[in-house]
Amino acid sequence: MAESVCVLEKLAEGVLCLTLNRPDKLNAFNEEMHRALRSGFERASTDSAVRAVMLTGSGRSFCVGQDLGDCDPRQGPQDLGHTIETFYNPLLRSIRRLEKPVICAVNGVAAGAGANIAFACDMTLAARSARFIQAFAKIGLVPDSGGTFSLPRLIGEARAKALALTAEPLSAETAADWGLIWRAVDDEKLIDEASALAARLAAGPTKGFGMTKRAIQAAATNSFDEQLDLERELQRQAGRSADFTEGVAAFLEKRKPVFKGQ
Ligand code: LHQ
Repeated sequence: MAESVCVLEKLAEGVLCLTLNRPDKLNAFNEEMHRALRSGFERASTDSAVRAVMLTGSGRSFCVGQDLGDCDPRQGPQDLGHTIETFYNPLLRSIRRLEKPVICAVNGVAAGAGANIAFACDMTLAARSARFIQAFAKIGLVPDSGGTFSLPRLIGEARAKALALTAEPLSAETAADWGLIWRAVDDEKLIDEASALAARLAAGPTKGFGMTKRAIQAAATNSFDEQLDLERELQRQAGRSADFTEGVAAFLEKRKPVFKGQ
């Protein structure tokens, strides 16, 4: 693992594990952490050895969003739109656009942008003791990091508005019951379960996974007919992949497939 940076990076078994690492600030984002995370996602998109990403946090929290010490309005007017345009929106786009699975392991608190980053990942697991807080309401802000997109789509308007207006903590189990995350797991099993899931996905047909992710995300804005057309195009491409040849060969030869992600 790289030392003394705000984001620890480790590549093993095709999984690039990115660990937010400002534990004394509950992994609140400052510029350095943003830049380090950006560089991790750039590596994930360009390095063919990376076939899945796992995102987690060190210490007792996943991430509590923006470091409020860095945008103190008492120091003068703040252009939060600039911060969002420069850092948060590119991060959210890189998570959604990466054509590889992004697994999030939420330990402890996920607040503000931290919660919505977790909801933007492809599969999110949370420790049973974790809680999700739309903290924006407590400081006069609006949910960002895609929260106003993901919350109503994942849990409906009534629950989305209630969470965003009250900033009440949501338990991991309720988040899983409501469909905000994939699963709540015992605290001590979080990292093992998330790592095993990430390694399993990293050994899968990466191209097919990437297109699957793209298709499911496109459904949020496509019509039914547009979606059928998209499925046809993506299936055409998947049908020409080496992993499709391997998958069918393995099935017919009654053996386990060995996917190369091509
Ligand atoms: C923090 C923070 C924090 C700095 C805890 N910053 N230090 C985007 C673009 C531009 C600007 C604005 O925002 C955004 C998006 C956003 O994410 S806005 C939402 C920002 N997040 C919050 O409002 C959450 C603020 N934190 C809290 O409400 C609590 O800390 C929670 C409920 C998360 C955890 O409570 P506790 O477990 O009781 O821990 P604590 O409050 O004692 O925090 C521990 C330390 O972490 C403490 O520092 P200290 O030096 O006193 O030990 C906090 O000051 C620090 N910390 N969140 N966002």
